[in-house]
Amino acid sequence: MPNEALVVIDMQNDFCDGGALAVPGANAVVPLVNRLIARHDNVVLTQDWHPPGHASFASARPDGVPFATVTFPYGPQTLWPDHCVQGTPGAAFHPDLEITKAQMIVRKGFHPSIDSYSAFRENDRMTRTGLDGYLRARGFTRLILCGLALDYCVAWSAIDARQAGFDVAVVLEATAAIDLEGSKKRMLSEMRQAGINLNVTV
Ligand code: VGL
Ligand code: ZN
Repeated sequence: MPNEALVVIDMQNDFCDGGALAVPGANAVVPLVNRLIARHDNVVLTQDWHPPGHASFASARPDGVPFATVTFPYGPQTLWPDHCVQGTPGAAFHPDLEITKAQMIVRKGFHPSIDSYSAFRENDRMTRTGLDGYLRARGFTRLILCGLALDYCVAWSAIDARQAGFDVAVVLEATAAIDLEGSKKRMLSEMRQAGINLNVTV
């Protein structure tokens, strides 16, 4: 469909098996994402892309513990193991991901003191990545999302996409979740409430 784009979120080595922030079940998702890519004319990829010492890394704080929640100037922020450092193998796309067709690659999380789960708006909820302008300029009205992690970057991107006025569907079987403290259940419910279609299959 000419008005539809597939947005593949963060299918990077560090989120896959053996990676620094491995999402359980991530590798099994790769062939399903590839099938979606094969079936879409318009494909956008996102890439988590942090500078070394990024503020979201537990290692950047003397008392930092991975997966703990701390308060940043913009509000609560989960601390993560170092991951997706710019230019490292961990930040590269999974080698089996079929990236040839991608028309646009959006990088996020590159501001040293702001994390960015959403591909549209960083965690300060103010800094914009520009993706909505790109998608609108291309004439897309409907977005299909898949990738990693369901309860962080996929969910936050889907909710922001809805807020930006797009029709949004998330292909759940082509995602995998981190599931920290009930985050999977919570974000599934928030996505449903936001009017995101969760019934699309591969
Ligand atoms: C992500 C945590 C930190 C994600 C990125 O892609 O879901 N999660 N950075
Ligand atoms: Zn990150």
